Amino acid sequence: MKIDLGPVTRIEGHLNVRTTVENGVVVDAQCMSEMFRGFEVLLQGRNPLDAQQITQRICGVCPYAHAIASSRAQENAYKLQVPANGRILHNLIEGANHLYDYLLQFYQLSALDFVDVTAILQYKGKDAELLKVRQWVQAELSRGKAFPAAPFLPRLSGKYIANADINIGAIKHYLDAMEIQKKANQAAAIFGGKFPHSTAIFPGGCTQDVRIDLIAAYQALIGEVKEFITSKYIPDVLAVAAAFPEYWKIGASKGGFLSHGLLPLSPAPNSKHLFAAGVMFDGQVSAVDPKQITQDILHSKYSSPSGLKIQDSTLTPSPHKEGAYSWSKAPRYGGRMLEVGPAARVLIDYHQGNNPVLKEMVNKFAGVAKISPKELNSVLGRHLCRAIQASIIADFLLDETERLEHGAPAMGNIVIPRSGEGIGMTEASRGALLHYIRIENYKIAKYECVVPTTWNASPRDDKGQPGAMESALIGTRVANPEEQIESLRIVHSFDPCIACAVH
Ligand code: NFE
Repeated sequence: MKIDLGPVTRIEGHLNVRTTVENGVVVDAQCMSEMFRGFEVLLQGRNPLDAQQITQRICGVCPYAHAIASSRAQENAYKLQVPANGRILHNLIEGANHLYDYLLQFYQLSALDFVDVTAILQYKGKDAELLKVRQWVQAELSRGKAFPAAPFLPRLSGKYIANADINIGAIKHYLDAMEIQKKANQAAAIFGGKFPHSTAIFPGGCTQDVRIDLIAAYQALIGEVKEFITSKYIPDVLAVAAAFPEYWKIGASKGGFLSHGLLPLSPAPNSKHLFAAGVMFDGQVSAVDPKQITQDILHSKYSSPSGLKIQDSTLTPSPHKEGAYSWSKAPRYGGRMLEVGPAARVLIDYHQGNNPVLKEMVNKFAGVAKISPKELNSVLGRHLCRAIQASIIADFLLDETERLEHGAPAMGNIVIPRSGEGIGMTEASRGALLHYIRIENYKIAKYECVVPTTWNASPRDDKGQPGAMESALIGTRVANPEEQIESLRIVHSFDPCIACAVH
């Protein structure tokens, strides 16, 4: 039987997942991005310096990643030298955004797939926020299923965490996490100008000055975020893992992994990163070659040619194309399917052996959970990888502030050439992000974005290979085919953003 899981909630943008279930197992899944946007078209003919502003509007969750990928593409095209302060300020802004985003993804977008929100009815304490939640849940339960009310109920049927104390603690952290996310965003805005869409990120650096008062304010905020990560976020992820150990085995994608490298430690080109760049197939990591990236569109709602390289890509909408079921393209690397995002970053860095802290954390948590690092390719793996990265990133950002040089420039000297082209890559929190710009006659002649959720939520490619999320869903046993909480947990572990995917 065919079951549509859409519209999928607790994600960004419009996603349907069409599943085919036989004998309680998902035997087929199609990820359907259900919106068209066309940012690449509207950039054509504009001033190149509009790009890092306009592409941020692709998304309100990961705008800084778009600004930074765009800035790097332009730096490349302008042959612009970035001063150390410029690179560091980009890192301070982008890193703080990752912290905000991981907390959002876990608490607001995934935790209530596991945490029993109705446990709040047993709450006997005096915390005003929790009492409010108890009141909402009570009211919603008394209205019955016919009156769905956000944000806590209704929910899919299935097993939830049984321990009331763990549930109530997690609900409290769900609320607290929003305050902490605000602090991460405030930290980013100190140098980025504002959240969500930064006014200060430019090719070559940042328009904000390096000042001691700003650094101190940033450090204080990130320090608070780090404390929450250590004392609440990591323990909550481990509590979910302890209650649902079967999810180490559920939701593995069946291809390779890609990371463009997150938070450069040294100047481009050939920067080393806090989380290494690489592409991994069959356990072997190699260097990323953007020339290997193509985008198929046989099953995408575009009539342009399929399998084009980044610089050749086009965008001709074709909403009624036969056999097409998604507005996402299907990016492939050397023709192969892969997953991007938190598990890809951790697995690639783990295999490169660059970061002893990451290695130690992975080994420690894998030991506690009695899993092999390979099983980080799973629902729980993606959640744990975000938490591990959050901890490492927060420490790194605090150290990175010490490397700012007072009084030294934070911006390169921008000169837009008559013609040129460039690629800019970074890791948005959902994974590998690439922007390409071609300039002709001082204007943008072509712009192309290859975006994390375009990889993960891609439809089938021209060879019929499913996308990463589709491959993770196929083979999943579901207790209730009509609802499929198991499938929802898999989708949420990828944290898809369809606004980004279709851009
Ligand atoms: Ni709209 Fe984004 C991230 C990017 S996902 S959230 O992270 O780029 O495709």
